[in-house]
Amino acid sequence: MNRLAEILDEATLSGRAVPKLTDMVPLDVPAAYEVQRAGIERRRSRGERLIGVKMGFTSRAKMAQMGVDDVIWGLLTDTMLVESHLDTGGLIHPRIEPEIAFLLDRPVRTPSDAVAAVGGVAVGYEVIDSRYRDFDFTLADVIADNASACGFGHGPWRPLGDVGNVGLLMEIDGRPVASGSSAAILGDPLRSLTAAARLAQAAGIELQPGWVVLAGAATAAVPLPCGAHVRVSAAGLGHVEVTTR
Ligand code: OOG
Ligand code: MG
Repeated sequence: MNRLAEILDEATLSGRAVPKLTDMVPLDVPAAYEVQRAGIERRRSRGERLIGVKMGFTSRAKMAQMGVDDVIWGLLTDTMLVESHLDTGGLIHPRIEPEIAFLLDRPVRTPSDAVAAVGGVAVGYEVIDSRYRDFDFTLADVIADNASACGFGHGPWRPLGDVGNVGLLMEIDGRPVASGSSAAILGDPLRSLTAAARLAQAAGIELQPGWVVLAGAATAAVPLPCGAHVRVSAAGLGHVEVTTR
């Protein structure tokens, strides 16, 4: 597992894509999560800290875009949090997608703890950058690759209200590039939060106060060029912006 994690880690650090792992070795979902964990351990040994989790393929738009059909998760570290600028120079082929983010203010040990542990909700975005050539992967490959996690940002935290049908709009340089509703995320992004708690419990990971949970994109992802200004807004949640260079 460590050798496979190293291949993906080197692709991340060098900004050079690799063929998918399943072209070389058989990999099932449990083994893929072991590769993911080994990759996270490599990041932690470089001093990175866990700050949350991300859910993937929680909307049909994403499943259809990437050709996979199961909900997955990945882990977020502090170096992935983007403030207002992102350098795309070292990335492979970044894409951006609108997300709903939850902030936990209590530990989550079981799925039934999850909703009561939410301290805030925000509009967010995720920058994904598959380490695989042409974003070509199977479910196991993308799990091993920490669900293509690369960067994320969020707007101001708001008290949790009904987020079951929030309109989302993503614009690049003032042009709308994606729009949808939070209802696309498993019917309600809170279901994605509960699913995150379930996956965490199964993995023996306790979600921590201060952690962020990205519920998954409501729309397909779009290519993120250098020198772009991206704005994602959500009805009632304000907006978040990022500039690439
Ligand atoms: C995998 C990441 C999926 C989401 O929000 O559905 C994801 C990918 O699309 O490469 O982050
Ligand atoms: Mg995402």
